[in-house]
Amino acid sequence: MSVEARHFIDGKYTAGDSNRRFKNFNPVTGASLGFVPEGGEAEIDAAVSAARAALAGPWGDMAVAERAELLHKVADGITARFDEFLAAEISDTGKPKSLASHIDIPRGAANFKVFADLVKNVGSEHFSMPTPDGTGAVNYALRVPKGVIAVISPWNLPLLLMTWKVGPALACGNCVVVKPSEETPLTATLLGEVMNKAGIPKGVYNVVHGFGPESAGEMLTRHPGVDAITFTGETATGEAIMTAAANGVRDVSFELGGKNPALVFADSDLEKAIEGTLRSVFANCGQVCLSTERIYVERPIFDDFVARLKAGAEKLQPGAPGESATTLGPLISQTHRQKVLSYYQRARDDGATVITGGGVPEMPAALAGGCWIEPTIWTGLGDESAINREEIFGPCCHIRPFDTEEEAVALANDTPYGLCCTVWTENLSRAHRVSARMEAGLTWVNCWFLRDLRTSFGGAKQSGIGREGGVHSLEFYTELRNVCVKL
Ligand code: NAD
Ligand code: 6OD
Repeated sequence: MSVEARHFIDGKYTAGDSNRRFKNFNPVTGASLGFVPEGGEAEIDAAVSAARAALAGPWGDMAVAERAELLHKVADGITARFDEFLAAEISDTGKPKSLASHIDIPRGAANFKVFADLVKNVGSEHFSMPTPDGTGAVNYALRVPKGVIAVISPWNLPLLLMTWKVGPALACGNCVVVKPSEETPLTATLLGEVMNKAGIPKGVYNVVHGFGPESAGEMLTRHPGVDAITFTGETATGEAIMTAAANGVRDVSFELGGKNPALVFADSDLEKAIEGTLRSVFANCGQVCLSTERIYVERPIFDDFVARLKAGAEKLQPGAPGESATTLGPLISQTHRQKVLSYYQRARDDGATVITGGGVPEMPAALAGGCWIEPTIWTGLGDESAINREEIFGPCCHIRPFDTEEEAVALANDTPYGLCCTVWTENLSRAHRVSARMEAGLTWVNCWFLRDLRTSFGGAKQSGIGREGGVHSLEFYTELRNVCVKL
C-alpha cells in the first residue's frame, strides 16, 4: 500500500487550505512519487492550536504510566506495519532495503519504547534545609513538560531522526508539530495513522509539510505558540532557526553538521579498521551526519590502508534497494548530487590524487534517472582544501598520513565542527588518552555508530547545541519548577 503525503493536524489528514504543492521524487529512478501539500500560516496555526489544546486537555492530564503505555502501542504499531514503513522510507530515500530494515525502521519503534520506559523511572531532586527559626524547609522540583515542541527534521534518516525527538517529547508530556524534510514526507505522514490507532489523543502529534525558508519550516519556528524547537540539519539552517527562536526567548536543541575524522594508528587491527571505516564513509551513501570524511592514518600503514579501503570501496554495489546484492543507494536528489559532484570537481582542481571513483556510475536503463554517484577516495590534498574543511555529505573521504599521536589529535581537532570521531587502536591507554582530547560530542573506539539510547548524543563546536539521549532528552523536553515548603 503506498502512502499519500498529507498534513496530519488534530488527528486528521488534510491537504490543507493552501493551493501550493510540490512534487516528491524517487531518487532511485527519478520517477515522481506524487504531490506533497505545502503548508502555510493557516496549517501551522491549526497544528500549533491543536497541540496546545491537547496539552491543556487529555494529554496534559494523563498519568505518566498511561502515557508510557500508549507510546509502547505506537512502537508496536510501527512494528506491526514494518513493511509499509520500510516501503515508504525506501521510496523517499532510495536507501538499500537491508539498511532501512536493520537501522531506520527498528529505531523508529525503539525511540518510543526507550523513552516511555525512561520517564517512568526518573525522580526529581529534593533538598532539606535549615531555617533561622529551626523549623527547616524542604525543596522539591516538579518536572513539567515544556509545552508545544517544534520538531524540524532532515531527510537522511527520516523516521529515525524524527522519532528520536518525537519519542522523548511525547514521553515527557509535550505535544509536537513536526515539519519533516520536503525530500522525505512519507513516514511522518504514515505515523499519524499509527498514533490514532494507538489511542494517542488528537492534537498530540501533528505534521505540516513544506520547505524551510519562507515556508512551513520558518513559519513554525516563528510561531509564538511554540515553546521550544528541536532541530536536526545543517549548521547554517541552525543559525537561521536560532535567530527565529530568539523572538520570545525559546529554547533550542540542535544536532547539526559535521566533518568527522577517523584516526587509524599502526597498532590497530587493520581488518576491523577497514571494515568499520568502509561503513563509516559509505553507509547510506555517505549521508549520515556521523559519516567519516577525513581519515588520518599512521605513516607505516598508510599505503596498505589506502589500498585496502580502495578495494573495499570498489566492491560496493549500487543498485535498486530491494536487490540483495545492493550495498550502495543513490544520493537524495539531483540538487544534492550536483553539490557533491562540485566537490568531486573541486578535489581535481585542487590537485587531489583520485584513488577511486570521482564520477557517476553507469546504471541500467531503468535506474538511469536516479541520483547515482561513485564512491570516491582522495589523497594528496592540503589541510586547507575545501575537501578537508567543508561537510560534503556524500560517499567520499580524503586520507592523509600522520607521524605522531600529537599530530593526529591536532589534525582531527582542526575543524569548526565537533560531532564525532573514530579512533582505531589496540593500545588501551592510547584509546583513552586520545578520546579525552577529541573536541567532539561522540568518540567511537574500534567501532562506529554503535548506539545505546541512554547515552548523550550531540555535537561540540558548530555541530550542535545541547545533548539528547537518555536523561539528557528529559532535560530538554521538561522544565523544573522548584517548590520550597517551610515546615
Ligand atoms: P537542512 O538544514 O537543509 O534541512 C533540515 C530541515 O530544516 C528540513 O526539514 C528543512 O525544510 C528545514 N529548514 C531549512 N531551512 C529552514 C529554516 N530557515 N527554518 C526552519 N526550517 C528550515 O538539512 P538536510 O539537508 O535536510 O540534512 C542534511 C544536514 O543535516 C547535514 O548537514 C547533516 O550533517 C545534518 N544532520 C545532522 C545530524 C546530527 O545528529 N548532528 C543528523 C542528521 C543530519
Ligand atoms: O542514533 C541517533 O540517535 C542519531 N541521532 C543519529 C544521527 C545520525 C545522523 O545522520
